[in-house]
Amino acid sequence: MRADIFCRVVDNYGDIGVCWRLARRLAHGRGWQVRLWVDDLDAFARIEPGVQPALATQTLQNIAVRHWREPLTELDPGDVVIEAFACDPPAEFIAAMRATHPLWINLEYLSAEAWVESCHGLPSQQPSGLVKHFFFPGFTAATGGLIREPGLSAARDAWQADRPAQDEFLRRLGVPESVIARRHAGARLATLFCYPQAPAADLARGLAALPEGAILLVPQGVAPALDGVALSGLDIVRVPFVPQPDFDRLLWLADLNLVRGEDSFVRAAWAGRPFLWQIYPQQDAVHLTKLDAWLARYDLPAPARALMQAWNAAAATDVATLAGAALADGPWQAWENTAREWDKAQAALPDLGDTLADFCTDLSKTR
Ligand code: TRH
Repeated sequence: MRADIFCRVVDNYGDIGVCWRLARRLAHGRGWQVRLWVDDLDAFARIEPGVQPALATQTLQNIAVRHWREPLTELDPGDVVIEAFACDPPAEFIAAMRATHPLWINLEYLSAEAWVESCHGLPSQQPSGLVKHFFFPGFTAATGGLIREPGLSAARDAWQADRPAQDEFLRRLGVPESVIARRHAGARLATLFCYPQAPAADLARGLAALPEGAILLVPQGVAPALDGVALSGLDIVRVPFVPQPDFDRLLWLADLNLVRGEDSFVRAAWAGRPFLWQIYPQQDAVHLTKLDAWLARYDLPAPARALMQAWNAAAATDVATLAGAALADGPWQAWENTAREWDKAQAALPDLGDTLADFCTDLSKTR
């Protein structure tokens, strides 16, 4: 199959984060010939340093990357055209699609809401005469699933068992030797990737109060309010933005991950360790409905649930106290257990790369 993937970077890194994973999954896992159109190569370069933002055309890891600038000059649609998050391919490309009739897929945002199952895979007649199919990621077998590369569990388990490799990795990120030593002495390691409104300083206080102390790794530019925070019991260490595979390894080695949006949320789940998810904020608090829909599927112990809700609340809550309760021995072990079980259950489902590829193959047979 030849596939075009269209990615418009609305904000942040989730749009390109998901598209880049999908491109690799289809190219490397299914042998598809993938051309990825991205309108913001600077954002792309932050998560994949091999990208040269000045180039209109480049090939990376066997994937053709194009700077999406209109009018497009390559008007030869592949067998499949995937638009991420309803971003609409440009009009001249759609005109070219009318001549070749590729499969047209809209890869939707992730949600745990029940209606997703009934909308997954539905066709939609377009004014152009073409048919677009909705493809929904999700957490059940009746959805398109989530991207999870084959061999992920084994690679993660090996990494989590390899303390010397983790130490070396942390050194490369600039984590001081004294902090690595504190980790060996039992301090809990957390990572923080959140939106600006997250009560990060409160959470830092909760971590600092842990009897064994804690370490918080924060990517440059995230939670700037933490720059003025100094707490005995907590080492706050700024780390650089890293390429996606290293980001995954960072999540795998931490005891607790604070993640956000869509892609880092899923990847934290794949760590099989406790995490706090800050959902992407939407108008009229629609996102809180989505958070509840996911919480209904994720069997969290009550203290962790209360912390997750407070972490996403608009109004101030005592996050430091809630963190202390959720991270105390008993609730923490229950939380770890939930994270492990959820990962195991999700690993048994087909991944989104395969479900999407199979969906397209089946659809092409009916035409
Ligand atoms: O950056 P985000 O807030 O992206 C958001 C969400 O996807 C949201 O749902 C969407 O509506 C909005 O974008 C437009 O969070 P997310 O989804 O976790 O994406 C971050 C990506 O950045 C993810 O692919 C991981 C990657 N990343 C790295 O590769 N290296 C890093 O060092 C860090 C911190 C992140």
